Amino acid sequence: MKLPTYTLFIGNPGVGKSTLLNAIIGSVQFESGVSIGTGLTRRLQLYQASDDTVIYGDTPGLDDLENRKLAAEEIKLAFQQDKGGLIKLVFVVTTESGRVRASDMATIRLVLDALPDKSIPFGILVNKVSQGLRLKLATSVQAREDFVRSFACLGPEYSPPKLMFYERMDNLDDQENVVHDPAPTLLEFLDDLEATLVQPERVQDIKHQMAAELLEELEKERAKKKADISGWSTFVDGLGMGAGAAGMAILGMILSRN
Ligand SMILES: Nc1nc2c(ncn2[C@@H]2O[C@H](COP(=O)(O)OP(=O)(O)OP(=O)(O)O)[C@@H](O)[C@H]2O)c(=O)[nH]1
Ligand SMILES: [Mg+2]
Repeated sequence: MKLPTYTLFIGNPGVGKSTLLNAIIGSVQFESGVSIGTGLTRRLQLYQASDDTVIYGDTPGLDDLENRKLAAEEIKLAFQQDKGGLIKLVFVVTTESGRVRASDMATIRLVLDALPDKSIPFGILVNKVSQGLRLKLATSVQAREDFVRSFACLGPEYSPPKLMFYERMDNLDDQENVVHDPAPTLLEFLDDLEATLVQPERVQDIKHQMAAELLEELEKERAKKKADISGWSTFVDGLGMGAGAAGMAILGMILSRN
């Protein structure tokens, strides 16, 4: 029997997880919209596609002051399906004036650290990318390297993720339950992600209490600008561009809607 594959979207409140999943599914299956003070999605929600081995999982935003504990428990549950199963793991992040938010990095670390194998393959979807940032990344090697280095600050014990950039859509600004046509690159990105077996009983609690401490640590690491991005050429191979120096590797990032 074919094991089900769970595509899990994880990230902080309001980054657009539910909206992206609705676009992929093609209808409103997860509530999306503005939420003031607290995240909108409160519980793990699963949607089984017509092919019953494909399941999408929407999770609550972890960096939610009021509900962090509950969010952490729900995200843990997402990795603990009774039958076990393959997991495709996608972290959704956003930027602030072109910078990856440290709180998004902290969330990625907290979740990966709870898994039996920290070096699990995963993807990072940088969502709501402005035209300006896209242009900058497309034209400046330095900008691309700096951007990728922010992720590499996670530490060498984690796998270099597959990166995907998804443009900001003005018509989605503060909207509720809007379904848009997903860019083909988004679907390709998900198809290409490696699915991994995660043993449910070996998943640990997510240490959400450590968020503030971790945030500081990651900021310091980023300020050093020393994170090694040479291993990042791996995802260039995945795109069939051939291996190359880190500068080349970053060209392999998928920029959607070109
Ligand atoms: N401008 C713009 N807004 C977006 C985009 N994607 C989502 N939004 C809006 O961002 C808001 C939050 O989106 P959600 O999908 O609910 O975010 P979420 O990550 O599921 O949030 P929580 O459930 O609170 O964790 C909604 O009003 C969306 O319409 C985008 O690409 N561009
Ligand atoms: Mg949501």
